[in-house]
Amino acid sequence: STYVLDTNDKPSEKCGVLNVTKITENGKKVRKNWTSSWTVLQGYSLLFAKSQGGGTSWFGSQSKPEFTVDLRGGSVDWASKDKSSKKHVIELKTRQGTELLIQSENDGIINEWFKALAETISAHAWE
Ligand code: I3S
Repeated sequence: STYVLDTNDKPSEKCGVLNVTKITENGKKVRKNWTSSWTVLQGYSLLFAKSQGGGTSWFGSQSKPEFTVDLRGGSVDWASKDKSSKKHVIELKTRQGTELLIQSENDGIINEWFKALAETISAHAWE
């Protein structure tokens, strides 16, 4: 279950469960660790929290984000085949030197996320 709130004066806000792994942290390659994460796009921040499975709410017992990335000055693209054997993988790079792979088995869901991330990043470029 994902939702999008689009208004004229705010970047979109969105949340849902995605498979996520870091591949680079502060410019250094790190070992992949795919995790199912509650992912929340809020302004220029992308927040991740360990998923409790299924339809668990963000406001559940463990609502603290595991980590947050700042999308300002970042880039988003579809990951090339050498980055992952999985289907529907987004590669997100931050200005701080963190690279993430974000994946969903559902191509409709991942396309919506790609659009929302790309819109957020390009909205910042125009500010
Ligand atoms: O890019 P890699 O190293 O082939 O990534 C795979 C590994 O991280 C693997 O774990 P270990 O080699 O640490 O056991 C994961 O299980 C795979 O999911 C990773 O590859 P994909 O293609 O799924 O991103």
